[in-house]
Amino acid sequence: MVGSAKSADIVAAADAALELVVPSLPENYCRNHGGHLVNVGSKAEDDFLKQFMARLNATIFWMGLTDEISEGRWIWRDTGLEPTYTGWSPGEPNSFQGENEDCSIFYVTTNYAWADASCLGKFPPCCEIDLSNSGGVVG
Ligand SMILES: [Ca+2]
Ligand SMILES: [Ca+2]
Repeated sequence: MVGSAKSADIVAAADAALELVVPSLPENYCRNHGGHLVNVGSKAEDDFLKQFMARLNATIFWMGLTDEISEGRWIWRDTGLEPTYTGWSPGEPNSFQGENEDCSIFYVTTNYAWADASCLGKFPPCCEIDLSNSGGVVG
């Protein structure tokens, strides 16, 4: 969660959860940079991320929601918890044309609203780095 403080214990617990539930390539990229695919906890954070992504040269970014464990039950990869805030684009998540869409993205065409998408896509990840007293994001 951008800007929020996290204790070392909470960060460690999140890392342990990642080991169990997250095998995918974009998450591994974030882990290699000391973080995880972004967990969006509020509209304020969502708006912050939209502004951040608008400055980067890509149309789609991975984010940390997934329903690959239980279809239709979306959880954050870093915590395993269901979202308290969501920014889905109208009509999403939709498993488009019956596809198995178990990962989630920010999509520029809808002003970075959220959509479910196949986990096989090749997009840049929006990572969130947990620091002791502050948050950060890398593209
Ligand atoms: Ca799905
Ligand atoms: Ca979709």
